[in-house]
Amino acid sequence: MGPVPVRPSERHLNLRPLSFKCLSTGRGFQGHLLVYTPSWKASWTRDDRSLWAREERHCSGPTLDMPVPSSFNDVGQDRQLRSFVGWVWYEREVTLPQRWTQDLGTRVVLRIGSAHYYAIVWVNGVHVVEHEGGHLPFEADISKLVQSGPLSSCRITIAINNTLTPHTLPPGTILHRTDTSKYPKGYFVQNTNFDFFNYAGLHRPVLLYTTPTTYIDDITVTTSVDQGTGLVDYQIFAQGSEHFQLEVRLLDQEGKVVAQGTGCRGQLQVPNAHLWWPYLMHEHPAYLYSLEVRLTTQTAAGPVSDFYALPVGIRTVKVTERQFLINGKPFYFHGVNKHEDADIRGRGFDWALLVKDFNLLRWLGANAFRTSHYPYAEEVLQLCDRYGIVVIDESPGVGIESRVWAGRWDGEREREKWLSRVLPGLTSLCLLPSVDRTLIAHTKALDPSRPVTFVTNSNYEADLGAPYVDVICVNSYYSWYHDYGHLEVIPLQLATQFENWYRTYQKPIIQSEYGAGAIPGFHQDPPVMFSEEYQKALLQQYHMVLDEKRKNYVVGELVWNFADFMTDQAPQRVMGNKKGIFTRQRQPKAAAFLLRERYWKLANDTQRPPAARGSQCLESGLFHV
Ligand code: GCB
Repeated sequence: MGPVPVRPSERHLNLRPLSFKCLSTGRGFQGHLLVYTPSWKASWTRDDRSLWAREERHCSGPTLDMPVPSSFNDVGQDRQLRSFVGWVWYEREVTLPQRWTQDLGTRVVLRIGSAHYYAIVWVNGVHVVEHEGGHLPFEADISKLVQSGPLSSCRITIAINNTLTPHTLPPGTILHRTDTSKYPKGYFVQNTNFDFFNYAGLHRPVLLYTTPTTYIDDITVTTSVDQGTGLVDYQIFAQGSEHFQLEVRLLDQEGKVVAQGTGCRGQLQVPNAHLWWPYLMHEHPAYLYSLEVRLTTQTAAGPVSDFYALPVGIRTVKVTERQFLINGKPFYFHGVNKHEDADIRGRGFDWALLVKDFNLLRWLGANAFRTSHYPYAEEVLQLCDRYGIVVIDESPGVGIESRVWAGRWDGEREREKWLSRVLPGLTSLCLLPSVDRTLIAHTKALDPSRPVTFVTNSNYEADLGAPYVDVICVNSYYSWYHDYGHLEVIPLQLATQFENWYRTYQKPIIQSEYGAGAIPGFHQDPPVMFSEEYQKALLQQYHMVLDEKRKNYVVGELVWNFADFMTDQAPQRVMGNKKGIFTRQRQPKAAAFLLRERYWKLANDTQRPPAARGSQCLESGLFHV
């Protein structure tokens, strides 16, 4: 087992997943999912992790039933568990189908959607993989382990450490309290430099799936358009052998093959392509083709295929000095910032919650959101493709301090390691002089078809990243974090903010955060801070200036925040951050109705397709006020 870099806490809890849920691999014929049945064994506060992984659980203490996906923090009644910092143990026993354990032509994979923050994984007591970073999936080929013995069962053990250090993403520090007149011996707390609760656990689905031993490992697709012909460039990465055939077909929504090719790399051409449009910009938005890839290998037993179907939207995204263009047409972002956050499940993935959120986005008329402050579950992005929602996808780099990270920037290896952890999103990286430039260049090299931004505050003179981005994203909290209660200063301050940024950089600007806290049910007129009226009035002051500047170079507005969310406890936070326009339970505050009216009006004014103008409310429900 390799070294474990996060050690400040040697506290341990042992938890078991109640239902390691298998949702979808996205795989075709050869993909199989296994839904586990629960089987419980007791364990609690045992601190020799290698012993635990090797089977000797008999002397452990009590264990908690733990749902997966979920954060572990809020499901119990234990105060220690809620704010726990250290190693938490998950374990699960499953029975595998016979073919998986006996057919050596089958590759068995364990995939973990996300484990926050550092994870070590054992199968049947054998260490299989370690992973750092709480927001991206990772997997391990466990074929050899499950195919080597007579057992058809498989014991999966995952130890997770949620400690954040100056070198994690996001970073944090452990503060050791050594004054024994105030704190017990060994007392420490986790300190963070961001405004959300450090939820931890197995946050996304954990699943087992199979492929043949020669398989499709990855597919990269980029699209462009040439005079109405859609161009789909693909690159397929296969593993397991060098002898295989690859067939590629592109199907339209009726299931008709519109283009096909062979081999690992190529370009498909689609005459009169249906373009992918955001849902308020076209009568037939979010059009997705299906790219079907079949890999075939000849074996002694005959041909064996792996198959993958990837939804593909054909679209172009470009930026000019004043505009953000999708398929060559100006796009104005009217949307929200979100969090993966809800009662009880914390940051745990939940389909019901996700679909509710997307229904609320449509109710609101929001056409975009930012995945503040980390990459979200891939199911979220897939749904955005299907619903026609534009995403600003953020890295987990919130709260990075330049002096720590600049030191780590030396050397090619460190740089690559760091980049691989920060991507795929890229925002919220502030004040890292050489880091910004290199990171943005690297991001663009990986995917030249997408604009890159990072989110900054309103100090245009001190900013070091803006020269390198395509779009400037600015946050400001006028009449909230200063000039408390003085809503009348917003127009002047906000107009000055935009003018300074545009004069300096001549790039399109998005107001990436603005907002005010409101405790639902608190009313005061004339408005005072924390009342629903104040939140509404503050947004209205912003809107006046946004309406003026969007005629020039402002290309979007994203309110902070879609819903109330949990934070660390602090005197300025009232059971979390209350800047949501919806409550944490997804009920509208007064500001939600204000934004709904505004966003549908913006949709009608700026993005409504000409054919739909004149009708107040289409059958599809896409355009109404
Ligand atoms: C910000 C942060 C966000 C906070 C927000 C606030 O600038 O990006 O994480 O929650 O301000 O409410 O203070």
